[in-house]
Amino acid sequence: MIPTITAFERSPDRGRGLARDMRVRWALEEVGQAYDVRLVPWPEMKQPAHRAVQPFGQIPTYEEGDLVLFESGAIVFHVAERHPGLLPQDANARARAIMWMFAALNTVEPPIVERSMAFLLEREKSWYAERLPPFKDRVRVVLHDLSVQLGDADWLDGAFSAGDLMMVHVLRRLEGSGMLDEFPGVAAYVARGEARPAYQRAFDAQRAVFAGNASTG
Ligand code: GTB
Repeated sequence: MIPTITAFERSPDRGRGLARDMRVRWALEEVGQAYDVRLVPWPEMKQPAHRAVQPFGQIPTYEEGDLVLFESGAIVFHVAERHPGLLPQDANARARAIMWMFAALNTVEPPIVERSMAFLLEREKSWYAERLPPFKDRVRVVLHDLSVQLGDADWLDGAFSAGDLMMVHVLRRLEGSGMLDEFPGVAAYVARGEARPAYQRAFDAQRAVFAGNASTG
């Protein structure tokens, strides 16, 4: 059965692949699962029909027969569990890959999103110049720790996994901030993720929505 995911009809990222449907698309591409996309117009995001699928009125969602999921982490985990390719067979390595998914979402993403929200919502405010440095410092802490973890390795724990997929997409939210350049090992890690053919296919598909030539289900 071909799953259907949701994405912004008009993403505020203007096709840069920063919205969270990108990580779901990427996971589906990595495992070779075809998918349809339902684009949600802004006026419909908080309407009952969409909230019936996503109680917080957000994207992405995932529908596959009777199964309806929201939360990008849960969706990527589901895809990784149902298909080979994103989680190791060895039970301990699998547990660690899942741990890295949680680390991406619970430890690394919050300071990155806080910094980005401060920029989006407060950059015109008089207090912004003072507010920004502590936000950036909190991001630097996780980037430093991540660069130590990575060392010279290509991926976080052996072969590429759903943990790397999630981490790379979380880190991409720093694009344009200049902060990744302070940690060349982490920047190279993100570039490795972006170079994967599955990433490229997912990126092109969401970019086609912005360009107005996407095929949707
Ligand atoms: N925890 C949820 C998940 O992981 O699925 C969070 C989902 C979420 O934040 N969805 C956002 C959304 O629907 C889109 S991805 N927002 C609309 C709303 O809340 O009303 C977040 C996002 C949005 C825009 C950019 N951007 O423009 O760069 C980047 C990321």
